[in-house]
Amino acid sequence: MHDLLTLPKAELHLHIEGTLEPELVFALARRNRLTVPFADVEALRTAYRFDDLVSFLDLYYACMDVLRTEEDFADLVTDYARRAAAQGVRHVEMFFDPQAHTSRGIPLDVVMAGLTEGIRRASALHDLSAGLIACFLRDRPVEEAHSTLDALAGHVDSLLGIGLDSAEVGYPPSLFTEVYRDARQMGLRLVAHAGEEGPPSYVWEAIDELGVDRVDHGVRVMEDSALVQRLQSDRMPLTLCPLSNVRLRVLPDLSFHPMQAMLSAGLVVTVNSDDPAYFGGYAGDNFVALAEDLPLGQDDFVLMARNSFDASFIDDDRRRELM
Ligand code: ES4
Ligand code: ZN
Repeated sequence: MHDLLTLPKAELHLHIEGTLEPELVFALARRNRLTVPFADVEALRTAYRFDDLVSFLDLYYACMDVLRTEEDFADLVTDYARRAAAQGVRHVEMFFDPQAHTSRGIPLDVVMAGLTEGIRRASALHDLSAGLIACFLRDRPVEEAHSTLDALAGHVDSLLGIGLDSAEVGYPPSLFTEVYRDARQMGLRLVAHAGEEGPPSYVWEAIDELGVDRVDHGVRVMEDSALVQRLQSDRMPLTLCPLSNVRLRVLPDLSFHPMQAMLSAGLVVTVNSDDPAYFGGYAGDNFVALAEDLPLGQDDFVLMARNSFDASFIDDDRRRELM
């Protein structure tokens, strides 16, 4: 087995709903007496091919309709945890999309109870710690983000922080400045997707207006040298997702990935899987794919794995255990 596959690492950019493998879609559909608009697992897996972020999101939101009960969310986490632990993931900060569930009638309490029960089971079964980051859907009304944050206030002890995801272009971070200000006052950590399909100006807004602790993606930051300078001097972590960028056609193939230039510029880069069920690989697979397609050395991968622990919101006791 490739040692990069099992190198101990933290995963900081992982949408738990994006770990829904076709087999689990069908199993949960059967359990909840729902029909899936695909003939079988193979037909659904074949549909996991995308032209861009929005074409992926259409299928991502459709598939998660099978998630109905607390047990479904707990099973989603325990399935992911088994795969992640086998690829060296020792700590994970998982995103979830509250509005994608509440908007189809699943109460936030059900989602939270299921995810936290899944985390409890996962940490009992594996050497894996986990936390939750609630993301706002940036392509829905800002008002809804405010009311979602109000609802999350009742669960603040179960959350590490908040994030911002879904369709990026046309929905700049600055729309959410007040939501982020309120979340900061609740003691939550702040992250946001920026610079995936959107321009470097969205990354500037995420750091200057939202005050994020990490930038999710940021694969486009190399287009703006002043931004690179700023990220470097702030030691601002970036959570890159190489296989995602290829599957969503942000890059023609992995040989175009700017990882080497980012490392040379002294950026705090990490390697993550984003939506591993949809993008062809878990955290370790992303390390291996980079090693196959870019002239990076073992030292680079060890640094990126260390960055992942440094950039995490892990508590001090667990950090001492892992580092
Ligand atoms: C996502 Cl790859 C990506 N980008 C933005 N939002 C998302 N939600 C789930 N995966
Ligand atoms: Zn993402």
